[in-house]
Amino acid sequence: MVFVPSPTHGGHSVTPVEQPPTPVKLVIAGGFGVGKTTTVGSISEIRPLTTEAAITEVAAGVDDLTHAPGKTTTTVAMDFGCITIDPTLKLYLFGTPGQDRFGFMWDDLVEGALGGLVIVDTRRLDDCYAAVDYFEHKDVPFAVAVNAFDGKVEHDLDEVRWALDIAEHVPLIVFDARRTGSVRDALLVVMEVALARAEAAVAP
Ligand SMILES: Nc1nc2c(ncn2[C@@H]2O[C@H](COP(=O)(O)OP(=O)(O)O)[C@@H](O)[C@H]2O)c(=O)[nH]1
Ligand SMILES: [Mg+2]
Repeated sequence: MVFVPSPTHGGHSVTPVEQPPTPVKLVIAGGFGVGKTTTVGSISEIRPLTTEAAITEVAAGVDDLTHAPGKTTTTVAMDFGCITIDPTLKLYLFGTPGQDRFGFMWDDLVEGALGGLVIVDTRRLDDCYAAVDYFEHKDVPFAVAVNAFDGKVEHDLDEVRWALDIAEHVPLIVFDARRTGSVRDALLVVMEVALARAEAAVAP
């Protein structure tokens, strides 16, 4: 909130003026079925905009459903949600489509993003490498969050870091995509790396 001089009081008193919160764009990325749509839905204060489509017979043969047998829909363009962290900060969340064949959309989705959260399913580490690699190359600050499906993580974090070649400075955490508090904590880790990057950029 800022105060501006009120003309009705000769400029001596002040009137509070509500400032809209600063909008910050974050991207939620990761392989097919890792929990991106679930993550956005768990925290969004608006009903998330999602572009789920039924998995067709044809796609069912292409997309690996082994570890997501109950999955009947898939995100074809993106997920969108938002969450006001405090009166000064509002996060806008953009979830990427997970399949490689929608990779052409990533550059647009990441445009203007302050940071990214790469979600990993430890049962299918191979599927998650592309997202880690993408953020490294784009030089967008990011954190990696292992989604603990049913509370279980198949590999310990050191193994995950090694297998996905995640740099030491990139935070690696475990979270639960279905729990609001857990998603909020993961997003705050992303904000920390994004802020650290911004501070480093203005440092003399
Ligand atoms: N048991 C369990 N299921 C989850 C979890 N996160 C997501 N799911 C389920 O896994 C499937 C894939 O999740 P979804 O969010 O659609 O993945 P996306 O392809 O990355 O958007 C859905 O059926 C979810 O309900 C989790 O943490 N635990
Ligand atoms: Mg999805």
